[in-house]
Amino acid sequence: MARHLITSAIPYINGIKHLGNLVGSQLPADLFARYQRARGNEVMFLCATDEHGTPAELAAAKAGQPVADYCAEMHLVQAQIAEGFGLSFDHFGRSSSEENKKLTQHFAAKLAENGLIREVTEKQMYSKADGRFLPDRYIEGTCPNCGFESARGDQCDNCTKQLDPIDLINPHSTISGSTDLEMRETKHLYLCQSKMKDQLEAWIDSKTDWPVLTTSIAKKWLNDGDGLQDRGITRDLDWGVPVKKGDEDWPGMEGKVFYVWFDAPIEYIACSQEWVHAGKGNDWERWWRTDKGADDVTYTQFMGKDNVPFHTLSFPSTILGSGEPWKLVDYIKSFNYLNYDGGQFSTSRGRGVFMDQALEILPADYWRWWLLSHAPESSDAEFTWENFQASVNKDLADVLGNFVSRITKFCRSKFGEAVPEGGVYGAQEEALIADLTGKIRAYEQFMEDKEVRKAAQELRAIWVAGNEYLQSAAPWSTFKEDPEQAAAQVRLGLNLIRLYAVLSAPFIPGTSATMLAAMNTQDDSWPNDVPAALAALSAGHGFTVPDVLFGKITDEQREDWQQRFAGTRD
Ligand code: B3M
Ligand code: ZN
Repeated sequence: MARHLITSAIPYINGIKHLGNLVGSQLPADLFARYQRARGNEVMFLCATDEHGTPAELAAAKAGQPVADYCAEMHLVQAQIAEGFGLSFDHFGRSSSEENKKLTQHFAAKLAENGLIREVTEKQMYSKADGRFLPDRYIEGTCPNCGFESARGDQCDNCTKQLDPIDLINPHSTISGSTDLEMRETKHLYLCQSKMKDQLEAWIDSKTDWPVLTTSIAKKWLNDGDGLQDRGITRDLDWGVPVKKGDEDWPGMEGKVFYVWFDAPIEYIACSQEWVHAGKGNDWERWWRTDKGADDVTYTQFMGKDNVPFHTLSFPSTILGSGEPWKLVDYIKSFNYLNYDGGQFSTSRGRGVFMDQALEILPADYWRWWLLSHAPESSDAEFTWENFQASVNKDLADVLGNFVSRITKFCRSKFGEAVPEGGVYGAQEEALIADLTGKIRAYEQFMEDKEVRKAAQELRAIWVAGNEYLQSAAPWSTFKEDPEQAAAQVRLGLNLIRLYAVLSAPFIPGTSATMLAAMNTQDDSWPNDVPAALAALSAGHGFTVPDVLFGKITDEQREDWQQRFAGTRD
């Protein structure tokens, strides 16, 4: 049994995420976690809310709430929506937890001990109108790298370059809009990433199986300018992990907090401690400490491309620099962006479908299927309502739904609600089984390789094969001359429903459960032996005809939704 540690990038607390965020991290991570569990492997799947830094402070201020209250509330909202989407986290933690605070302060102490932190007295942007320093998202301006006009103080959303507020051209405060900014002295801690460059480069070079998207971004910033830059890991903010060296005060750093991107990835580890403290398990170290059993763990991270620099350079610097035996990531699966109907998703303009809205209009599986089968892997992808409608109606309703409905209804009308007996499989059935065996092995490989779109395509081909078989075997015609043969065909068909439920569960878990329930079985074992799997339901086994699995999306609904989510606030 293999052991898989799986983390999804932890979503910022500042509001409900849109479908583009979902497909870039949490959803494919869930697909992989569900698949590995289905294969009988041991899985630890972690996610959390990212609660510190300027995103949280700004959102709380906008909501007129104390930031701690805002975070507590939004965490529950996000947890509930995640559940609605069937995201099967072993734990959904909070980066503002006590565990993460302690662990972040611990890492800082280790890094300091190893000479990887230097104190820098520097000039930072200070806004006289706001009476405060303007770190990260408190400041926006033009990106010096690509010219994008709304680059934030910490990163350009357009070209992914990590920035410092002072790099911005034409900067202004996002609190007041003021451009009356001056440079004031302040003291900060810098992580000496430059000292780690060779080690990081060798590590990244050793990852020959990583997606090109991941390694190209990592290498781009590894060799940016004069090489990897040291980064400030503290901020003049109120909300965050207080800067301390372990339990001890850090002279000169009073009133400052760690940069959100320093503590956020540490939450991946802290989350497993929260999992223990929540009474869900008793040993987090066997997942994270290579001296405590984690050396046989395979660790896979999922994230959007804008998060790649932090996971390939910054966080590994923290881990390696600590000098302690922490588990490093084995594979980083990154995603491009999902666009929305000819433009971008926009939170500020309410453009596109957000996770809560999606669940209001259709069950999770419709979205899961479309998003995963169109995951932005090799390039950006685009959500259009036409494409969504076509793919739901074709793949889910016409192919899978129709197959289940036809076979169960036909059986009920001719043989009753139990698997019929009699007849034997002939050449056509043997050919289908051989075909399915090949396709299932291909599907497994795509899932192992985290090739999300290809896995979806293969799964669809598996559904199609059953439909084509049913079409050509045509038990409704066979029945007239040879009811025994029709019985064998129907028996195979009913077993295919169970098989499809098992294979499809990582993509559409809700529907898969409905299919298993209709087949009156809890046998969800993986079809390592396909012929055996297709004999799991034997003659006489009762079943029920399920309700329609997937309703078709009408043109009227499509047009209605298209208007509703076009975005109005401009
Ligand atoms: N919260 C950014 C994002 O949601 C950030 C990810 C942190 S992963 C440790 O895209
Ligand atoms: Zn840029």
